[in-house]
Amino acid sequence: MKIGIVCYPTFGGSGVVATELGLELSKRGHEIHFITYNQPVRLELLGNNIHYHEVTVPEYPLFDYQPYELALSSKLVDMVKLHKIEVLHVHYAIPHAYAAYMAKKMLIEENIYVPIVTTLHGTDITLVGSHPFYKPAVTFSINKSDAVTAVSQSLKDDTLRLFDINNEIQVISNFIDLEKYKHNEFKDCQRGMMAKDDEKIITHISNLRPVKQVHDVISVFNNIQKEMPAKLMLIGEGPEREKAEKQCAELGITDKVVFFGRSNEIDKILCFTDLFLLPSLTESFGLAALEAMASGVPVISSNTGGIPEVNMQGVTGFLSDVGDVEDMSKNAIYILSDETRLQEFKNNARKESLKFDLHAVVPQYEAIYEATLAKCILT
Ligand code: GMT
Repeated sequence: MKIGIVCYPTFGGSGVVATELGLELSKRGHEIHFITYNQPVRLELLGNNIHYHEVTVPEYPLFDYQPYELALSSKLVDMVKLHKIEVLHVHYAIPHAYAAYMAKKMLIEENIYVPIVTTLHGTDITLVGSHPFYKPAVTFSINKSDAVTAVSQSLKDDTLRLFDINNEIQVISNFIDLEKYKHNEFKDCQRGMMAKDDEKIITHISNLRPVKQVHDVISVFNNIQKEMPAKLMLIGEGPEREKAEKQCAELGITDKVVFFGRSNEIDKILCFTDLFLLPSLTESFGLAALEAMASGVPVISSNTGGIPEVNMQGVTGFLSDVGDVEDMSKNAIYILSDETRLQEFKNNARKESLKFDLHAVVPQYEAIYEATLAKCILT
């Protein structure tokens, strides 16, 4: 099949999922066309089956806001015609589902029919999409998609609660390439470079937006390091970084916190991590937690959104109410303070992650593409 994938090319979870999906689909023989404004960060190799088409928005001084949706829908029309793309799979509703719908309508004028599959990821529904300024357009584009998927049951429930939806939503959970996270087989797992033997390594990965509650990450770590030698690895860039650095300085723990910035080597950092922190305000799934678990790292998280579908209470880690730093700290110290217990949580985390194997999940997307294509042939 020839599949066009539209996503944000950044370090955000939706872009990561879209890229990993495209890569796997290409290995399964499909021809994949990424259509976005930059080459997706995890897309390193382009080849016969993987193409990238850049959407450029010409600057014009009259516009305070450059019309990206317009440029994207025009590019989609051109790429569908040029490469005979059969299905468009858009990740993150805003503005991708809307732009794809416009492209579809333009193509119908030329007797070309291309079905749209929309995957909802999280903040496109819970934070941004439900804002009154966007809501009518988001509702419209979800209802007009030929197939809609959500990355967790919780996100599906939120979508049905927040929008007036008359379309079916299928839950296809996020997935992981387990081969990439075979932590104990890494030859270059360089723990010694980051911490002393007796220090526990705690990690948080995100785009450091307010929704990630980075201040809680630091507060929990502060409590942990009072009880045992420990280091905190903070991976990612975002608007909360400066505040986080200030908080570390105020607590006098700057020398124990490493700010990595953006990194494509998540697997290498997770391979020497003992505990992962994800205290988010809202989280539709928590791909970062799954990546940690696949590396055999237990997770201390909030119990919001789709996280309970990934992190199992008392098995792969612990979940607390949003903002309950004391409970998170207590649970973290409980796991870390006993080597046998820590090892048990690590084993459980890896075992639970096997349920999200990409080889089981990607065929579900293929089935959706086939169904939407069959439907369009029939109509
Ligand atoms: O939260 C992020 O880091 C980015 C955001 C996105 O859409 O790019 O992530 C959302 O999608 C991820 C992939 O499906 C989910 O794992 C995240 O839980 C979700 N983020 C939120 O709901 C806050």
